[in-house]
Amino acid sequence: MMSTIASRFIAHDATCEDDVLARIVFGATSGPPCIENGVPTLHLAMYDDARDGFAEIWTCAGPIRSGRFNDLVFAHDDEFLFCAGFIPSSGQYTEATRKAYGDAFALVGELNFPKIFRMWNFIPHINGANREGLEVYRDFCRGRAIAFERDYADASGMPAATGIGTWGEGVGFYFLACRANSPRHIENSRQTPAYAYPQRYGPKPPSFARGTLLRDALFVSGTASILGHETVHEGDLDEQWRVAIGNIAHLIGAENLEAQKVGGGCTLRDLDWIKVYYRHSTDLPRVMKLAQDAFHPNASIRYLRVDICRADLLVEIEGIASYRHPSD
Ligand code: 3EB
Repeated sequence: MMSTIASRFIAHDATCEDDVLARIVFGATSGPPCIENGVPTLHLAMYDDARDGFAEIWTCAGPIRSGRFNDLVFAHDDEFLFCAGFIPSSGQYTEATRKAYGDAFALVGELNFPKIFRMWNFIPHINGANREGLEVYRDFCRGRAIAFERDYADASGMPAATGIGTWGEGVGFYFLACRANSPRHIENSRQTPAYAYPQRYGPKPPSFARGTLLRDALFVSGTASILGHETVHEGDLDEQWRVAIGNIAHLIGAENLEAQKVGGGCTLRDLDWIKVYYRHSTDLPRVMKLAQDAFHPNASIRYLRVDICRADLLVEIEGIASYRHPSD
């Protein structure tokens, strides 16, 4: 039997069981990843008060081994690898990001988990300027893109990802990779592939796919109010929500999947393990109402107030859609 992988949200201070591959604490502090009680743990400063936070845990079938590689912390079973890293804040992220991502790609090669299927990046002062006046997000994207070009061997391409703000100092990132499964990266016909965004959004485009399908999980990247490559409805939360949610519905729906040569289709009711990132604290009640109306009543939703990678975006949504193969 091949291992399976799953995530869930638990209390920020809950203790973990044996099958836990990794833990990400969305709390009030941040720092380099560590191994706590044998479990790779990444703390991200996403809330003013830790009591408002939560932990995301990833479980697999085990047995699990954990370790370190340069500044990275990892754990894996026979099939799935979790890895987390940290890039200290500085006036220039390109080189440190290239190095951290280069190390990550070396690790997946070394340990033979060549297929990365989901990545998350939490970037401080994401809309601020680096020491050359380049936006921090664009600086980060430049290093990440160079690492993908030089060091990522997997021919199936770039995975689903999130690139979003954090209140911590330093970029915290984590990702999941597999060995024998065959993840399928999926684009959205309503959106320009991020890796093909024009130069006006930065010297190197963002390196991610809109979604990645792995067995019965369709990992939906951070999704915002972008059509083609342009932000639409600047300043209007309700309309940005409508476009973002429409982008997800389209991405995971039968028509788009068919265009991507994948059978079947999902709806927003199939989405779970949702994170809603919103820019302005005053928007929380409205964002909660919109999310409760859009998603299944049993879906787990967490709300995080952070900056978003384009200064004109007010909301971004990610999740995991449960996918049924048409033949099952
Ligand atoms: C976008 O569609 C919005 O840089 O990893 C979404 C998901 C976004 C991932 C990333 C950025 C990233 O361009 C921003």
